[in-house]
Amino acid sequence: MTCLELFSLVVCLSFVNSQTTVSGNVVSGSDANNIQGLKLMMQTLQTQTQVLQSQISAIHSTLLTQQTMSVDEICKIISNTQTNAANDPADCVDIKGAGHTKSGVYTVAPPGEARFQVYCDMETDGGGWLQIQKRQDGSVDFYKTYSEYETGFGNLTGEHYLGNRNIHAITKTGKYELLVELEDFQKHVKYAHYSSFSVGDAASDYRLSVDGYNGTAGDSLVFDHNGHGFSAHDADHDGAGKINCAEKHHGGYWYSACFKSNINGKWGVPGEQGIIWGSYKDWTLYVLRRTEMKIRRVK
Ligand SMILES: [Ca+2]
Repeated sequence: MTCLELFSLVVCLSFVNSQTTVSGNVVSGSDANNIQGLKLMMQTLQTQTQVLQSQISAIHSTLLTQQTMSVDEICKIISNTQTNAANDPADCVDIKGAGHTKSGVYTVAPPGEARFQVYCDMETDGGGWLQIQKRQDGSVDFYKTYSEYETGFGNLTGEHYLGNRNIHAITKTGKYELLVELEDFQKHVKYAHYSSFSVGDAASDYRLSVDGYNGTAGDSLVFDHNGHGFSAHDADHDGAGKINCAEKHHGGYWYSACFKSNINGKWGVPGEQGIIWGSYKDWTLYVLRRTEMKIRRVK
């Protein structure tokens, strides 16, 4: 019996059942027997309906599992096809070396890693810079989870964070320098340059290793942040005991107890949740408009 036939029969018997309820006192003995028989049939059918519902539910559950497996399989296939080829550029230095002179979005693949897209700055100080962080207008919310900071977010041509996994994948392959550009709301630009920069693997909580400062903005990164793991509001790896620095200061960063710089904080707000580079202006909570972190392989 199909579901449609079963449904029709149930409706029919429900009708009969309602009729006997209304006129039950005036039916004959044989009619009463027939009605009793029909009621028994109805009970049987109701039981069968429940069985069918259970079976439909089980089939639905199986289909959902198969759908998940299919997506996983597709992801694996995509990942395999994206594994880098020997000639892929590892970073923006390679892209520059291949003759590209315009700043923009390019595809890179560090040795042994899958391909991903980055923004290359081909103008500043000879070019070849690979951008890992940018703030400029508050268009992207940086109050993200640890997982989001791991994979990256935002728009490569605007505000974004490249992601700790990819920053690690790039910086583990060689020596990288770091340039931090900082601009306030009066359009004064300062910078902090570091001769070495790397981020550790996931097991180290993407620990920050940075050294060799020079520049005009002062050092607010080696000081207090070097050697710390990365924290987000849902992953407290800071050096502040029970305080959750990422939550308190509305960002994701290599917090100590808690910060000298907070450039992943909340854009456009004053105070200790804002975008701060402490040494920019006499260790005050002076709020900045634009920040950019970019790395370049050192020859
Ligand atoms: Ca803490």
